[in-house]
Amino acid sequence: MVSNVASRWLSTCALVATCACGRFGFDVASRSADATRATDARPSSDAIGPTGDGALACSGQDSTVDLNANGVADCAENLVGYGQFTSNAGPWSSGARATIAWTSNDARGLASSGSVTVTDIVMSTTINGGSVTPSDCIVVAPNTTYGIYTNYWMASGQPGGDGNNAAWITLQTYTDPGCQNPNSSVSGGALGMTKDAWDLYVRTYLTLPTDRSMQLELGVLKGATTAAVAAQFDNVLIIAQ
Ligand SMILES: [Ca+2]
Repeated sequence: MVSNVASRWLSTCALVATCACGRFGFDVASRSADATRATDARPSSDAIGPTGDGALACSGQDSTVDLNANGVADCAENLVGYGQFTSNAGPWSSGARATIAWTSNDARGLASSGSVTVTDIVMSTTINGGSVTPSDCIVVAPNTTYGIYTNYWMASGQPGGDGNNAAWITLQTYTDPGCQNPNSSVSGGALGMTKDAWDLYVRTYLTLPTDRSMQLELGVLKGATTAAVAAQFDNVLIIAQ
């Protein structure tokens, strides 16, 4: 059964072969184990702004990345900071349930950029999702649909099983600006997803009337194994739709 909060994830999985559209709310109970949430901790090298201020916002970034295929460079309209991981993990930092590390394996194969490897380190014998400390804080409007896009790479043959392991995201919203006072938390991933190649994962989220800000966490859903399981992420994009 899908909860009211979970149903605010709108199904937009057409670009993914299969996905776990019905699996939500995972990882909610243990969220407090994650490290302190960042609040707009953008690195100075990343000038991404929610106002989409063109060339200035794309300084140092790949302006040809357009995951939502709307003809506008992602870097000129992205609400989340440092999603291209050009030279480090930026404000995305490791938490108690998962670690994050920069890698040179860029989704577009560019030598001038890279991505991040997120590793679920939860030592559990049940299927579980580990989330990395979230993105910078994004101001959101109530009753508004936001698109969440990311390139992902998941290697086959990892512990937990290819049918259980998935790139995993959690969206945490808050009732106040500055990511104060948690409101809702929804999670989703792409089970049965592409392995050993970069692919695109897309979700949308309709904000609650009481949502005022939100953060995105990158994570991994892994099968029943105490061994670590990893996924890579690149070109994270959040936009209002
Ligand atoms: Ca990149």
